[in-house]
Amino acid sequence: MQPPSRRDFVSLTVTDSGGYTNGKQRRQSCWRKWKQLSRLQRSLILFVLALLLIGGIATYPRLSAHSGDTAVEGNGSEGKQPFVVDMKNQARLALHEPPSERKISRKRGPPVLQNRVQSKGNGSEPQGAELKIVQEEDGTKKLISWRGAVIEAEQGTDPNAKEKEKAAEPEDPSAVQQAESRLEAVREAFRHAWKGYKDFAWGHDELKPVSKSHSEWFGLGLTLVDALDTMWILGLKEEFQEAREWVDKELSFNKNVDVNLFESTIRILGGLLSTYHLTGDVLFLEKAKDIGSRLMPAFSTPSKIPYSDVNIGKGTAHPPRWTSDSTVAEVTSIQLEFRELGRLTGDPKYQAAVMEVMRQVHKLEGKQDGLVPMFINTNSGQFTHLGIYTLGARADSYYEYLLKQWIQGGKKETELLEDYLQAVEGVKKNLLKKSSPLGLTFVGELSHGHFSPKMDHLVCFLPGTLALGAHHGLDAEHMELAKQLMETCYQMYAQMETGLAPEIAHFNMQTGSAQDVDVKLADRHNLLRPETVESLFYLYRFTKDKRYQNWGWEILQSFNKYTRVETGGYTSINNVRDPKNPSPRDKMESFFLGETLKYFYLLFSDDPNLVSLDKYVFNTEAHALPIWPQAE
Ligand code: DMJ
Repeated sequence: MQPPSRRDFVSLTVTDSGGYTNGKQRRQSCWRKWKQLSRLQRSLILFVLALLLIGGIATYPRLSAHSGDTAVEGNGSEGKQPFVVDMKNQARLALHEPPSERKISRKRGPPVLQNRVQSKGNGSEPQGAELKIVQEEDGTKKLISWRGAVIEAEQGTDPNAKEKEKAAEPEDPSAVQQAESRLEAVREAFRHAWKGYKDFAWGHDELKPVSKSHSEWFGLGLTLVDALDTMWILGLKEEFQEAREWVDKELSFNKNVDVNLFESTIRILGGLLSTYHLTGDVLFLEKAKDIGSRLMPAFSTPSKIPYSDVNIGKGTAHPPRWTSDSTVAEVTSIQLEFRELGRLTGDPKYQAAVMEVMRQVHKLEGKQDGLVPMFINTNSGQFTHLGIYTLGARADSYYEYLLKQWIQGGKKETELLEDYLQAVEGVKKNLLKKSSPLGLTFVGELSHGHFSPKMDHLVCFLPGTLALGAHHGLDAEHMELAKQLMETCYQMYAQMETGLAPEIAHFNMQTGSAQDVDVKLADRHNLLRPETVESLFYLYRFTKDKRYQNWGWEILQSFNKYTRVETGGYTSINNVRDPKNPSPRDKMESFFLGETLKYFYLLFSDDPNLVSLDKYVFNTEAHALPIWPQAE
């Protein structure tokens, strides 16, 4: 912007000063007029003013009560008033009580059996969304989508009210059409993946799409359970219904199998809790209680830091054969799920077990500026293998869960927030560098004081987490860093010949490098991981910058081009640098349906109420858990 010219400056000064002088003169002449009045006239005026003042004070409470009533029927965006509504809704969600959706959904049953009404809505629902109005016991009304997402704002202090209004404005028809066709492309991709799973792996853990067979990890129908809430969110009613049948009739946890505590918590317990919350179907809550209680033996260790493995049939737990260590990310990324299970069941043992882990990790020595090592010993409770700090494998979701537990618990647990903020500073101080030639900001690793420009694809959860923190009131700088890292994660895809990111990237830091991202031979695989799409979703939700959707669209097309298997399913590949022979690995990980496709869908949706980030927090496997009401 140009500085103001001399003339602009003068004219501005004259106006301003003129205004001031006029005001002063007006005040002086009023005073003169007042002095000219008789004593009787002055007393009369003062009497009338006093009457007006008393009348005003007397009517004020009625006026405020009226605005509260209005808020009950409002859309949740009228200033502070929705808080009145909010507290009522929150009371229904009080600790140890089933959430309000549950009461509703018992009547609702599975989606195909629901009654549906058309929305009288605010225009922000996706086309064809089916909505129902539910009357609560206390007389308040709520609008619930077919998928169970609560449309009316439950949480009155919604910082995004303005953005929501913006999103509800009528859009350019071609943009609406584009959004709908992208959403349909995700539904189509899901159906294709599901077809492979159904035809060749039904009820098993993972599809092997190339050999048209399956693989078993825990023998618990992992892909099916992980995908339940994705089907619900995508509106795939038939697929959801057949999967529900399987959960009802076939899924049993009374099995002599060893399962990994972390993986089964985030995928199975998290998946069941999320599906319960979105659908309100108690079948999923009952299953969640069953698996949750069967996982508890993992915490019976000398230090109370859990073992990595549990036999859910025998009720025994153990560390891996070669060590008594557990992975730090694994023991600190089961909290959201067990805390929620504790809230729903009213049994304090679940929260106590996982919060004890957080309490210990909080005060442990061996961190560097809030960054944690990768291992912790289940006997001593101490960190082991000190000196290596990464935001990638074995540490990643520790950071994610610090923030998300703080959000889940209503932003009251300050130790969690402090540890998170300290860690972000630790990242900035120790792990952030710029690449060449584009000057991308990336997160490297520290090994005994030596910096390595190595970044796992897993680290791409970080832009989304930083953005989520900023959305929930943390430093706006976190959002700036999120945007920079988002660009980097996108470039990890864009700079590869297939348009798909490798498992691990090395960033060039020397000037004159041909491109920023280098990939070692052993790191060229792509496992259909979700982290970049996940972060794109958060960035788009909060900024509405279409660039993030477009990047996601490019990535979806690359998945379709290089990983889609004709007979059904998608496969991980060995070589993202060879478009002629990406070399299929013959495995579709459960997180492709649980996370990657779900985040694609949420990214392309312009409906901020489709799993509102002011009401839910996603666990590290993209399963939505409610943010607890403030009363708790
Ligand atoms: C998922 O199981 C979870 O996202 C986990 O936090 C990391 N690994 C996979 C996806 O990459």
